[in-house]
Amino acid sequence: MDKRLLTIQDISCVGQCSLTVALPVISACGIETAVLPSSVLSTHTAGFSGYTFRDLTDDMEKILAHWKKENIKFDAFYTGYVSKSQIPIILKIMDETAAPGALRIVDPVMADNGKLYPGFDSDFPSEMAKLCKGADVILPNITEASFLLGIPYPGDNLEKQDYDREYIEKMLKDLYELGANNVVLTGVSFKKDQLGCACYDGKNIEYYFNKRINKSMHGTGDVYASSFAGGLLRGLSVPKAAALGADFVIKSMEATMDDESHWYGVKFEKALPYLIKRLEEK
Ligand code: PXL
Repeated sequence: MDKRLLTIQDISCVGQCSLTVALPVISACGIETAVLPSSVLSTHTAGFSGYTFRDLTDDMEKILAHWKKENIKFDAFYTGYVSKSQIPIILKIMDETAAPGALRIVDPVMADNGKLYPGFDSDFPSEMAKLCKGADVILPNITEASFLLGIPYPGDNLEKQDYDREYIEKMLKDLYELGANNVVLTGVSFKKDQLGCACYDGKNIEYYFNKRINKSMHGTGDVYASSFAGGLLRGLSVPKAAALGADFVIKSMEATMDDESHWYGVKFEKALPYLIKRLEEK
């Protein structure tokens, strides 16, 4: 049977992130994608100023009530950028609209480069930890992992990176203890010229590395999580879906690199044919 996924995250009208990435990417993976917008912003918050923000918390309970009346169920959930007050409602939505065996993929979107995004206060990470508990997969970057665990940020870029393999492996185990079945930690690097991810399922740790592209680009976390979710629902294992996500991010970055004027996101659209082809090959 074909699977239906519900993704819960914001609509940034312009900026190539969140729903404007998740909907096309997961659809391109051949998976029906339903959406629950958590908020509507005129743009994302990383680099634009004066953006509008409309929170949609009040609509969520009403939407849930209608879905329950219509007996609508989902085979998977993928959550991204949400507000603190929405987390208990999202947990309720996942409990009440799950098809048997439904997967929970939680990207704890809240921070990067050692800092929380604008609008997230210091209580947010402990609330996000509640969403991670009971997830099938969580996909934090190293900054988000540090906030979830309440530990100092060890750095995750070329300027500052004070961690080694032992540190990352302890981090994976501590994240697993939050109550997720699989941890995929992104932005991991042990050598200057490589960057990748680390997967932990409570038993084994698997790494996947690509050649590092020496440029930080917005929206890559959402491109990663969306292609990961699509790959997982198409039947890939967690490490295989994690590798697919990493490769798709690289292709999207490569498609963007030569265009200096394109500062706000990555041209993932250009890499969609690659993603589709990879899923056909599997
Ligand atoms: O890419 C994560 C993200 C999602 N949504 C909004 C954002 C960001 C990152 O800055 O601002 C609104």
